[in-house]
Amino acid sequence: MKLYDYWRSTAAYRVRIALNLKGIEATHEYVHLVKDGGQNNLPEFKAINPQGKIPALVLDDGTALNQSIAIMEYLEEVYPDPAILPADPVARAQARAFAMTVACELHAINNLAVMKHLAATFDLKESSGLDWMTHWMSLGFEALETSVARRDNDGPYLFGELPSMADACLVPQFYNARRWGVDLDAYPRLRSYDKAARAHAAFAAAAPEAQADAE
Ligand SMILES: N[C@@H](CCC(=O)N[C@@H](CS)C(=O)NCC(=O)O)C(=O)O
Repeated sequence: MKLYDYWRSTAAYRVRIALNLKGIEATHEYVHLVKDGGQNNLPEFKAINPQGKIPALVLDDGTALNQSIAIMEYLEEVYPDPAILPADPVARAQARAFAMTVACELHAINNLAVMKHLAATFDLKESSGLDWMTHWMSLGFEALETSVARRDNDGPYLFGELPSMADACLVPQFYNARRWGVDLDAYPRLRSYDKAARAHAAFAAAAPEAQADAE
């Protein structure tokens, strides 16, 4: 398998975590999101992912998958052991909901293409981009903190004793929040899950700083 990757891409970071958790070896093809006006916008990469977004996972038969959540679901179906979703159907739905809140609600409106379009189209103050990101991340984290507080969970990870797809979404989003200086004090439960997951070898090896293309 080949992962089209970029060290700072939080969506690629999710997939790196999932691959590591499952012990799957993949080669990495690095696509720089800033250099050359974004190498992700070049026709060579759009031939792999027409959306021009990282990550893409190319399977050994040449099939290209995109969208980090879909890729993680694929990995879970084809390589079920170890699982990255809880066994209980309710907990599975909750873990998926957590992952989707990050990927579809929080990250989707804070990613590079959205920020570039906002800056290029509207007459915004210099601080507006940061305000925008902080606003949507804080709303999302607030809801996630409340939802985890409502569930019984004695484990160190979001869904018990084993890290799941939900942890694979939380950690990259917290990395991104820290990068932009978003205050995380109000989310003690999320901070504790993030800390526990970052101490896990699969998460540590997937961290942006540990990637070969990190600058
Ligand atoms: N929903 C997509 C998001 C993919 C995405 O936005 N990737 C970012 C990096 S984190 C990207 O490639 N951005 C380039 C751009 O938007 O121009 C997923 O989960 O895979």
